[in-house]
Amino acid sequence: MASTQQASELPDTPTLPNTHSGIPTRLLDKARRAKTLIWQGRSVPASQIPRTEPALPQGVSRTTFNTAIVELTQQLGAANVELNDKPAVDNGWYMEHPNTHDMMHVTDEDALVASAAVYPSSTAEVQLIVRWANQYRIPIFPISMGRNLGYGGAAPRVRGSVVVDLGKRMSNILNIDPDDYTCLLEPGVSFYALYEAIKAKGYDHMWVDTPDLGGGSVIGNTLDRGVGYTPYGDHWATHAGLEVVLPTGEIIRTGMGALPGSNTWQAFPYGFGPVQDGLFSQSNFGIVTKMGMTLMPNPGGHESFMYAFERDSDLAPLIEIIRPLRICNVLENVAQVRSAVQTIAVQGRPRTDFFTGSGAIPQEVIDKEVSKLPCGKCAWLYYGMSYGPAYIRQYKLDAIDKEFRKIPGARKVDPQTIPRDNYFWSRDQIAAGVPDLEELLWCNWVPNGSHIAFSPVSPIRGKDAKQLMELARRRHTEHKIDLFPAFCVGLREMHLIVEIVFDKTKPEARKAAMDCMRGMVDDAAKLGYGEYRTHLALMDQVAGTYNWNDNALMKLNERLKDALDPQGILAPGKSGIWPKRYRARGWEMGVGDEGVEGKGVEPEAGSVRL
Ligand code: EUG
Repeated sequence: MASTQQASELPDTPTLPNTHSGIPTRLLDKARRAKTLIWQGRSVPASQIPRTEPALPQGVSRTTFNTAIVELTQQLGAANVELNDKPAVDNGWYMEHPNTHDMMHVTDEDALVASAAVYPSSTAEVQLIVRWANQYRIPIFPISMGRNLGYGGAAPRVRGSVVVDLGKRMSNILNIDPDDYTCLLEPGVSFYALYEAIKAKGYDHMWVDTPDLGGGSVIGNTLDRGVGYTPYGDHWATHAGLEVVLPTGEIIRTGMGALPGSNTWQAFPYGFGPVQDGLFSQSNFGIVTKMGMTLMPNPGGHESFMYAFERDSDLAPLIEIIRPLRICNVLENVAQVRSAVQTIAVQGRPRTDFFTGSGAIPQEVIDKEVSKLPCGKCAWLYYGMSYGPAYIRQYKLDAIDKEFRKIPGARKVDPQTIPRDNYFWSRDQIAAGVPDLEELLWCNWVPNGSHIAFSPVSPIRGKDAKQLMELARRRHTEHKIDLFPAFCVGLREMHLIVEIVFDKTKPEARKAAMDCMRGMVDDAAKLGYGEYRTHLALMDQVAGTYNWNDNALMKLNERLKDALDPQGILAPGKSGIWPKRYRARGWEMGVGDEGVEGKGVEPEAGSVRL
């Protein structure tokens, strides 16, 4: 181990409520363990950028940039404008990550980096920043908390953008309504923070729909159309009302919030007229500064269950069994169907504990290791939960059991036989609305482990599951990468999440991960599958697959971009949407592209009056 800091002397993770992005004290032990394992798995100091000057965005001279920064510093205060001009000494980890780049960079570490980070304290200061960006034509990139790991983290798409870190000083829970089961949030409120606030108020009748990891911003995750594992599941579908700063500085409120003094902003998501909320999801059309969210009623009981399936070929019939049960809500939450290898990896142990050869880990090794776990020898595991009082749960669990056992050898694993430190209990917490910290343990599979997600949407059909698995396996074998698949089953589709785990310090490992991703995206598109979300470096390619009728959708997106953001300052390139000044200059990243930048912007920066 060549880390400069020994794992045994690591400082503790910052906690809530001392830090808006901190860990709840109830999870401090898990954080200590996770952090220690990461430091043990490091082979070199985590970051090697010897920076002395900020990376500037193309088209902005250092003189213009410096003038602009001095002006912004005068307006926001010196503590709230931070230049990225120091050598980066540590990439941190999930709970203590940089806000200037992607700590899990799949490009060169220095490719997708910010020139500065700024910290607004209010919607008015966000307006001020947007107007400043327009005046100097400096690209800005808003983040809520920057924990979009696997999809780019805190990194901007355009090198040298100024990251607007909304969460640091805008982390208030503006309202929790115990009668309507709603809340109103700022960007810096994590799932952890929302959950703890609800508990602190004694509101045990309300649940938060919780994703795999609880450190992310509720607003950020929802705008990216993230997934939770209670019956609510689809975060975007359960939000109600946005406040947005447009790229030219105006503020709007969507839904009922457009009516001054409205009393139903969080109760009815639509208001009157066109529903504009979609403009601000996975887009670069505005900066969301407030969002309403609905909360789930406590169902009055819950019970996790896990089934193990022996053969790889059980996947297709299992998915066929799941579809009708899920659509009619007997299977009530977004369950995960996970592979045995991920269950081995989520113990947090390195791959070399099991296998020291090269190439993908052999099936015999997987079989041997999974046999030692509570699930026993299996190829697939179903993690689900049943909700409600015991007599209601029993009816559903019996129906599920009868159906699942149609697959020969299917086994229900008795929770009472599963040790408390097993990952099963983490899924149990998450599906019961209690945000946890365990999912990223599989990053320790390789030294300096990082991940990037391939996330295609699929029908809930056996033949599709099989086809996607074959496609992913082919590309993983080609690039000698272990395959970590999990199917997250929604109501009428499923998100297959294939996590590629790679050593971010090895250029050849990053290239293999990118080549594998690019291959899978193209293969999937040919078969009719598209991704629900993707990493910054793949946004152009994925957007390019949604090209029906001669790219009609992107043409609309570009018209909207030109109308709403004429100077092209807001998150250029996000979701493949490039402002006019950047177009036809090679900014798009695709197959075979090494660099992330294009050739300049038109016109160059200069002081512009709106
Ligand atoms: C996961 C799930 C996701 C996602 C990224 C990761 C979980 C991995 C359902 O969405 O986008 C095990």
